[in-house]
Amino acid sequence: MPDRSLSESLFARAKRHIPGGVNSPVRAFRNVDGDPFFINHAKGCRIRDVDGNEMIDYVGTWGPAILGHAPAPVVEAVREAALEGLSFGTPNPLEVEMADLICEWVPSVEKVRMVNSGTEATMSALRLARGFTSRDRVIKFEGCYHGHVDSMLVAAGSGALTHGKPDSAGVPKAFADTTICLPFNDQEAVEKVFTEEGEKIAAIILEPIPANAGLIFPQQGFLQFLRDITKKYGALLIFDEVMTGFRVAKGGVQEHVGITPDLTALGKVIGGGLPVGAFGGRADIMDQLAPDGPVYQAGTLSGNPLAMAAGLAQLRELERTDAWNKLEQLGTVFEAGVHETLAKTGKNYTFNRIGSMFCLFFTDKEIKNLDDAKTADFEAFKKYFSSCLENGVYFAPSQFETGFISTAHSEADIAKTAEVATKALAGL
Ligand code: KE4
Repeated sequence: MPDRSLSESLFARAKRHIPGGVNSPVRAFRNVDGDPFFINHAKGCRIRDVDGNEMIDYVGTWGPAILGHAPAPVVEAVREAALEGLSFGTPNPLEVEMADLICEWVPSVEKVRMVNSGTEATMSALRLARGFTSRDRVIKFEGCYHGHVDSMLVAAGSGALTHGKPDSAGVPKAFADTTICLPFNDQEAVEKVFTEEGEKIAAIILEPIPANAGLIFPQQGFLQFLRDITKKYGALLIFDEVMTGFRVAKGGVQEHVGITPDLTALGKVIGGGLPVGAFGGRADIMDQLAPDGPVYQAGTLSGNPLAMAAGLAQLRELERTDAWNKLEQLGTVFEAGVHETLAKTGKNYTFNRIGSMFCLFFTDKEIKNLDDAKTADFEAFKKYFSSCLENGVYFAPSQFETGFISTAHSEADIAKTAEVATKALAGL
């Protein structure tokens, strides 16, 4: 068992002044009956904790580390930007470059506004959709997580799901009542709601490939169906691509599937590891935002020069190296390893992958929605997670999260991971 004594003492101290000892619940390892370790160094595909234990990392700080940790071009860009000042509170040239790049790369985005997190991006997109349509109700899908936006904490995924409290305390009933929560991939359920109250629906918001209840694929035609029915009733279609943006493809899922939403929320990869989110879409909708329009939205550090420098460096490096091609190659090798491991250990678990995003569900069911994901054997997952961690491989500490491969992972790292995973599964 690796020595984690310094992490243990830091955790005890952290709990004195930080709720739960963490600044984000999923980090608390509650879903794997463990205690978190504290990281103070990360480079490439590896992280190192304060006790000196090194691990191959498949969490990638929940998505941003697509080039691995601390990629040289990003570190250099931040260093240079910092020498020019840390924050101006005025427009700066890097924001303009970032806006131009996003509008060029992401099919739905004609105009974009920078924010500081994925939550801010989805919250702002929802307010804009309500302002643009003068309607209040929004459809979301069970298991999709859109950040801790009050009205979205209804059957949310990710940490909210992990804690078994899909509906958070503190959210006024009136807010939750504006949200209609449906099973993912259920066309009939969506059709029924629109038939009954289509003229009240401001928007449908979804992760086009949900990755906060594990990784779930839209069934053939489902995304096109959502595109068509929102158009028919004058509701907006919002793709939450905070996780998938710039990762599944240069232009995200919307480029990959050829379906263009009205608004898109972005985050994670876009900041190169620094706090960045963004939301964008049709110019006629975005122009409803203050100062031109009546929908207010603001942020002290929005477009922060260091965050823009980091994000631009990361995005440009992805393009320069055609990272998406490399991620697909590595993903293919990884998936072959998983299937070999499952065969060797006689497990018929369901493995879903798209590009560098993956999830091993501890169930043999096809995963079409949250209820399917919930059939997983959580006890087995916990044992698997802990065994892999003890042997130097860090997967997300929840069955309801998605793993990430980066361009910094080598085939040797992936082979080592397969060895560790085989040992873990054999021990179940
Ligand atoms: P942030 O506010 O955490 O930057 O982004 C919220 C968000 C919005 N939309 C999607 C699709 C997301 O996946 C997220 C955040 N993802 C989780 C991981 N599943 C963040 C990890 C955490 O909460 O600490």
